[in-house]
Amino acid sequence: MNKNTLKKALSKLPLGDVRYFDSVGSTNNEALAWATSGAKDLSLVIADEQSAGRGRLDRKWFTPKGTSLAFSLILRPTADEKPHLTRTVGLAALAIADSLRTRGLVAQIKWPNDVLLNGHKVAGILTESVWSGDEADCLVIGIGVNVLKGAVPSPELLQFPATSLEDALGPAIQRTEVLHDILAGMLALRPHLGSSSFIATWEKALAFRGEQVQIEGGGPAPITGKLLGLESDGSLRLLDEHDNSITVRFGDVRLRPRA
Ligand code: BT5
Repeated sequence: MNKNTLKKALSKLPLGDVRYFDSVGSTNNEALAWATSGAKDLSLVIADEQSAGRGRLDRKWFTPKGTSLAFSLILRPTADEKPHLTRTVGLAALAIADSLRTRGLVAQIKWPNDVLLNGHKVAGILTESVWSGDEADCLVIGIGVNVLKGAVPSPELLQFPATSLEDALGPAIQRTEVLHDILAGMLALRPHLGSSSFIATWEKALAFRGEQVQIEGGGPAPITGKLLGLESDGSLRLLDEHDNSITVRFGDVRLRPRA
């Protein structure tokens, strides 16, 4: 990947400006700084390598050179979109899942921010905001996708098993084509962000629906219950053992270990 191949691949998309780096700390950090200094809506930061890629809660995201997609899209939400910003992680996850579906793969979304292929993590999403008072002025949607096998970290670095698109599709997979399709998918879904069908579509793509799961990191103790679906803000809806509905806003979902 280089500036020219990227420019060609993205030429038909109505993006803002594009900044490409051979290597960078974190595309989200670059995008947050750029958003603060006035980046246009739909501006894009993309890197061939990240030396300090981030996940949630300051966890590491590995992006070895020449193997992955690591990019951050800047959204300047309209007044209509502002009430629905908690759904943007779903927007990204659905766009990634759709781009895999068009390649014949069945992708699932592990709430809140992972995309799985055959139960292994192939992509992660980190959304962050630039605040103006108590309103989000700008949103940065950071996406990492393991395209080639070399992107997949060794198992001892991971909390959850990982895979790559090459593992599923073979080595002919082109990073710029996948990038194009994910961005095109996000642009196509954006007008539907506030609709009720958006939540229904997101729900259908969730992994572990109807199964007993454990949520870690959502509170002082793990929460367990049956995964029912999503609330309208994208929070997770569970049913506990006493048939009470529980709403979970943060955490990592795991299948509940069998007793
Ligand atoms: C995520 O966090 O999955 C969000 C990842 C977002 C990365 C993108 S790349 C572009 C942009 N710039 C950034 O700096 N970040 C974004 P979380 O759910 O917290 O998962 C983090 C965990 O995933 C780590 O603790 C590892 O266990 C695992 N992990 C790290 N690198 C991985 C990889 N390449 N593939 C699969 N799993 C990985």
